[in-house]
Amino acid sequence: MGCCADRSTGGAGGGGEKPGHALPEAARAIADATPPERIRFAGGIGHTGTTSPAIPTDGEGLVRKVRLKPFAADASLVTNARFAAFVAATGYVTEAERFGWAPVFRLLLPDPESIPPSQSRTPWWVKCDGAWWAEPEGPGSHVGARADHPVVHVSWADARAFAAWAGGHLPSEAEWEHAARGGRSGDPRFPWGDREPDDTEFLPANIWQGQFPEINSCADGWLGTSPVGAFAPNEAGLYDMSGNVWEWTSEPFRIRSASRGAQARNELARAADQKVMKGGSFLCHVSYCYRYRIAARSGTSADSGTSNTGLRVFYND
Ligand SMILES: [Ca+2]
Ligand SMILES: [Cu+2]
Repeated sequence: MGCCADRSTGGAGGGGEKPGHALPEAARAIADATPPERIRFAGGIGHTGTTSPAIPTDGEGLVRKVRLKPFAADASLVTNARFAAFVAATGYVTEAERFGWAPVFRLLLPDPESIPPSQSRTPWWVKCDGAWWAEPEGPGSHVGARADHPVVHVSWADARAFAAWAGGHLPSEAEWEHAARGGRSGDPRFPWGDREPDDTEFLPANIWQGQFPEINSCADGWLGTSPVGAFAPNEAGLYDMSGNVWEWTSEPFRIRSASRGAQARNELARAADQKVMKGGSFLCHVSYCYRYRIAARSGTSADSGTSNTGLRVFYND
């Protein structure tokens, strides 16, 4: 288990299809299509996976060399401002709008104590009626003060639609990992190297500090999302390749192994239409969800759009 969630989390699915929303004034006011700096990579031999896996059952211990064409990546995650510009320009309706709800991390809600915990295996996810990217914690919340935070509550299809509009694509897992390593060979654990974050002094990314899921000291300054430039970039100039929000890739989740465990996991992934997400989120912590490492991966159903799921656009170069 981990800090990501499928749409089945937090209660039964919603009713029928809902129409899209009009863009709220707070979102319209921040709309800005300006893309971030684009970081170029020459291509060559990259790889996925690591020789020192921490969660082997995720398939991260299988090192696979991949030949990469030259490509580029946005230095930062897609922000609310940029997503607002996309919706203002296209009228795009996200999947969370059509479902009429989205999973929200409990402590992000204005009054978490008022909500009875769900009986699911992941009670920290709340099925939040009316939550979508422009009202991330439901009606009454808005992104007016979060123009430079990553957009959240985007499904895989939403992420693909945005990337196409921006003239790019969702990355392959190998492109993503190559970018996270700054285009270098080697097998560092994190975008900054091998040093493990602690809960007090070394805080290189927006993850969790403390006892998940109840106590977060927020030593890094953020309980939820953080502005996309809040933490130092990697050597290549990419921000938030670890933590903040999960990033969708283009790839179906699959473990390339004939082991029985892997086959069972793959069967589940196929049935749930899971795609690979990378990078971990503000909910990750070494004690519970050690997935803010470069080789870590999550298989998440394509229609999921949680409050810790976003995207970064990659480009053919
Ligand atoms: Ca944090
Ligand atoms: Cu996590």
